[in-house]
Amino acid sequence: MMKLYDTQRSGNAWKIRLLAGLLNIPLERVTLSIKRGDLDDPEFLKRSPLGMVPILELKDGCTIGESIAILQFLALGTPWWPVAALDQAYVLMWLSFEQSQHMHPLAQLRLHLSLRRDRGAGDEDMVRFKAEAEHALHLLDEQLARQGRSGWIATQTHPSIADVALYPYTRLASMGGIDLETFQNLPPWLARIESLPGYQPLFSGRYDLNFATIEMAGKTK
Ligand SMILES: N[C@@H](CCC(=O)N[C@@H](CS)C(=O)NCC(=O)O)C(=O)O
Repeated sequence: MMKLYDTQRSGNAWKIRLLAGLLNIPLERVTLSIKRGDLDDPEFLKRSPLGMVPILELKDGCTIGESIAILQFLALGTPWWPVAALDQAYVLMWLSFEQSQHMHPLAQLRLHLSLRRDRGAGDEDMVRFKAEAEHALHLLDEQLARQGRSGWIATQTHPSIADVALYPYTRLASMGGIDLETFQNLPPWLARIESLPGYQPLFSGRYDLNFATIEMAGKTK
């Protein structure tokens, strides 16, 4: 079985568990702790030169880092990675958007305002991240409007790995102080993903913990 190195609350690793669930691919989870220093461990750094999760380890020991590379690797040959060159280009375009404009500000807001609670919403960088995150979510909302009720982020007839990549940090945006209900097309799109067979919540079997802070989640152990 392939192994997924993750942390309990990593949104980037959630993307991989979500796609694996949707594709019915079994993964062995190796859940590391940043606090314990697991990501600086020399054994882990051999698998992940950048010292980050997620990492997918194949049966032969080869490892793949970067969530979007792992998603593409798992989706190849399935409807989640389209066949037409133009559709592939659109998927790559939205994956690039996720990495360059979407994930970082949303992840920083969630980390500092909700998980670590070590910053205030009025801090200069948090205000900047909020503006960047809202701008990215507006672009996503507008794209969903263009795609129509039955369309997906980058494709029309079947969702792609662009939907999977953009799902976790959009879903968790409220932890960074963003009200998703102010966006017309994001809530129905999130609900459509959540109704797909094989959907995986962040905390398996414990949907209520998806928005938990570190303290609340710690009590589940
Ligand atoms: N571009 C990377 C980002 C991965 C990433 O930011 N991982 C975080 C957890 S969500 C991490 O490992 N942080 C640990 C650290 O930076 O020390 C991806 O998409 O996989």
